[in-house]
Amino acid sequence: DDERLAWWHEARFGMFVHWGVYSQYAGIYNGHDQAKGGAEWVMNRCKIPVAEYKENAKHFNPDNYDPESWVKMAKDAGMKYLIITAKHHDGFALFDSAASDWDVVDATPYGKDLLKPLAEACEKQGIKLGFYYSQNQDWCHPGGTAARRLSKEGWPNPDAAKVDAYTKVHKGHWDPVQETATFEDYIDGVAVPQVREILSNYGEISVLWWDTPRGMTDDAALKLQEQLKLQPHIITNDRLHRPKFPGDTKTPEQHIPDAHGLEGVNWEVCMTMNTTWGYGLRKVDAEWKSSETLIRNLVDIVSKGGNYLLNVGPKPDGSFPEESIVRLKEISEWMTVY
Ligand code: JFZ
Repeated sequence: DDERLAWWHEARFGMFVHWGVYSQYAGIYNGHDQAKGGAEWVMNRCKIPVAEYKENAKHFNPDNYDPESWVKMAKDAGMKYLIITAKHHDGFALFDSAASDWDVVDATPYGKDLLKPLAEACEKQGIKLGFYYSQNQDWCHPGGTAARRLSKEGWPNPDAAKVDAYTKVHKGHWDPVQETATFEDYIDGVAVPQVREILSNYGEISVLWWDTPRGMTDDAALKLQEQLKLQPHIITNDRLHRPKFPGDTKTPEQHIPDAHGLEGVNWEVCMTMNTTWGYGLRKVDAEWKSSETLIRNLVDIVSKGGNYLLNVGPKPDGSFPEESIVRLKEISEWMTVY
């Protein structure tokens, strides 16, 4: 076990990437700023109907996507691994999936697998690759769960009271189509086969990063965990199903534990450079941490024995926001001096 985690402890620093069709909204729906939360939550926060959200994918055409340059920016900044959202809560797959048409190949004009060339670039440049997979929440595939968010945390919806009342009796769902299958149907028909796909078709996968386990069942967790055998050396976080499936690593979010906070556990702080995981154009999304702060965070975390997973939210065209590029460059300059 220690051997399996050796590279991860040595790595110290990784890049998190939140990217998907939500990047097109950038936290703004029908001219209204999404009030709260990361911009990758726009569908849920603004209660966008499933059919309308899927229709919007027909504009997703990231022709400036250059995974070689992504990986180079990460590598130059001293990062040793990269974890990308293979599927976030909106259920959209950045890869070619046989289990669903709600993927980049079938649902967008781009029509090409986004993870294949990224896996190749990582392999070529010696960066470990990991996948984030939202196993539990899935807002587009019937049967997936949806965390309940109220209208006051979303957008000034004229039907706010009605929508909130609906989500209350429909376990957070806001569109009837979301409940046309059972959770088990979704696990067996989408989540399990897709996890099998991402662990089979992209070479060596070093990390599986689960998320938002609330509502998971033992049965679903067991079936998903079973798939990890496809990558015998894989490392997982503790977000598959709590507390029975502790995984390998803990993931404090957006904050750094104090000096003795996490003794005896493998921990990785994930953090945004601004305030959102997915690309955002709201006023709040313009609040960026300085490069100095990011470097101090890295030193602080590493001195305490943790890892730092620093997020980039690419634009819908596939390029990194200028603010992220500048910060990665300043980190790389610091890396070459010290
Ligand atoms: C989750 C996601 O909902 C979010 O969109 C993003 O992907 C982030 C990395 O993970 O959000 C969380 C998950 C866990 C906590 C907070 C936000 N937490 O444990 O405090």
